[in-house]
Amino acid sequence: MTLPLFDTEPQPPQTIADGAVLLRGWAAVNDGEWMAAVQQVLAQQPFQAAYTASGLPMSVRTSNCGEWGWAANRNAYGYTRSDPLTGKLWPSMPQFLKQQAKVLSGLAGYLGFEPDVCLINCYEVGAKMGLHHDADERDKFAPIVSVSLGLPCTFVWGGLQRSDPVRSFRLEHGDVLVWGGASRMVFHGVRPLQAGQHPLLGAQRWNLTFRMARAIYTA
Ligand code: MD3
Ligand code: FE
Repeated sequence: MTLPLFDTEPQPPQTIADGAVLLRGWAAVNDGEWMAAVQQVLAQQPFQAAYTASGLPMSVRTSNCGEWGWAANRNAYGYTRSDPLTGKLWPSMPQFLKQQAKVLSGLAGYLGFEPDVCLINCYEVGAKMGLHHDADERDKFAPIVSVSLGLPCTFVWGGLQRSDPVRSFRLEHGDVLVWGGASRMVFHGVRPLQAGQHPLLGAQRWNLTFRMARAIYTA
């Protein structure tokens, strides 16, 4: 009998829509290194409040690393070179994170992914993300690599119109989603986080999204 090496065995890549690939458990394999790399970013750029387009505070707190970062205050939102709150450049993206994002996007069939930002979202109990699509990036086909750590969530995704029917599924610690091409502009969201305890993250869920904010995707 073979014992599983990890709580979550990495699963074969699953194509869930044109251009969208789910890599279940792939970041659980080396989650200690993921945690350490994110902690290194957070030491320089702690989670802070962000605001929706309508000026209401978001329930999710955010951090960033990379040449760009996504920021939202009460008046404006978008990608900047530095944190508007402190004036400091966003911390650089740790080599480990960039390398993993490149390998994972490659596994999903996307070559030449060059992320210039990693947005880090922190969810606590009740935190959610309403249905939206990500339109602030210059290239509307370049993939986004999403990595989930900590507590599980229910992820919702629909179609290219806000009114399209949605499907939902659970994202767990270590799950990786890669979205690009025809799926890049789909509407998606996250249901309010349920209470729980995760061995590495306690009562939180962290989501990392590696993006090409300004670069044009050519692979
Ligand atoms: C599909 N984050 O930060 S990650 C976001 O779990 C965001 O924190 C969610 O939506 C989270 O904008 C979902 C999965 C994801 C991320 C970006 C996408 C799915 C996507 C962009 C296009 C299509
Ligand atoms: Fe999004």
